[in-house]
Amino acid sequence: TSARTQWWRDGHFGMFMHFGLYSAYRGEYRRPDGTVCRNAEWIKRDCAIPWTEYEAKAATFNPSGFDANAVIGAAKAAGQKYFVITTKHHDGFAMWPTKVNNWNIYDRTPFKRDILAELATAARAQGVKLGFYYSIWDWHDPDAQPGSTNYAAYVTRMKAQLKELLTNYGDIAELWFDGEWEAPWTDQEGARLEDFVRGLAPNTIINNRVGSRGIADGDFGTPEQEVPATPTDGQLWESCMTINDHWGFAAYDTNYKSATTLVRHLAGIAASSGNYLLNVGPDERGVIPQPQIDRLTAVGNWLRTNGPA
Ligand code: FUL
Repeated sequence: TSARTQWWRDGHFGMFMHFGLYSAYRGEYRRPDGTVCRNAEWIKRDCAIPWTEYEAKAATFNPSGFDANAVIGAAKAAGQKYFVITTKHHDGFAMWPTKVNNWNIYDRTPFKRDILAELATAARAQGVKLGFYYSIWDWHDPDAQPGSTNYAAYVTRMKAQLKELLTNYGDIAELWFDGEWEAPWTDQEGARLEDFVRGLAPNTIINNRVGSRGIADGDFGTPEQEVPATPTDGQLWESCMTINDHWGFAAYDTNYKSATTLVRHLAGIAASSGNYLLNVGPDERGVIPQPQIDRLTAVGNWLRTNGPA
């Protein structure tokens, strides 16, 4: 509860976006034996896709329909004050032209654009704040694996990537860490990483998935897929939720929450002084599916009629 977090506490509502190489699978992987495995952003691991195949998929990934102005416009029309995108999920694939390694959307795909730069420009123009999700857990970097004898080298690369994210795209309003529960990551590493981020970006609001609570727990708690019954012990919190049943794009998943349900969630969360981070999952072209847009529009219309001011 400081001036630093005021906009965030007042805003209550943000857009989460899960977009990565996994989106190219549209939620389905056809195994060599012809059977189909369904998943979304965990498809590489849960469907046991060999790295050679997953890497080959990158060479075909070309989300040329991605339109940062339309994305930020959709968030704004929904009444969302900030936007948080997966810059690197557990598959380790960087969605910006990082200089730290070549496992990224610039070096591995025909898509020669920097969507983070495009989003930063659009967000600034439309008055929406920009935040980044970043997974500490990384399935791809050889030095990040369990039993690694050179984990420090991975941590150094991770810090170099975070420095790119925090210094090349203007002010970053929120940093959403994830995957901190996996060894070899430790609470002590988490405390050091939080200090590192604060040193680079003192105003950035950080979630608690950087280390375990008590040692390093950032600025806010992260209940997932729920409207918490009892608000946490005075700590700020933000409940993240899918708009259907998956975070990343899954073409078969049409189990959308109704606009009424979304409004109830938002009202319930805001009434308990929490924030609602509602997820969208663009398809393999980089386009947010129309049923998701329709629901965001309906929530925005409700807010304009019934919301504060
Ligand atoms: C979880 C991740 O494992 C999911 O894939 C998703 O990103 C969710 C928001 O956080 O920990």
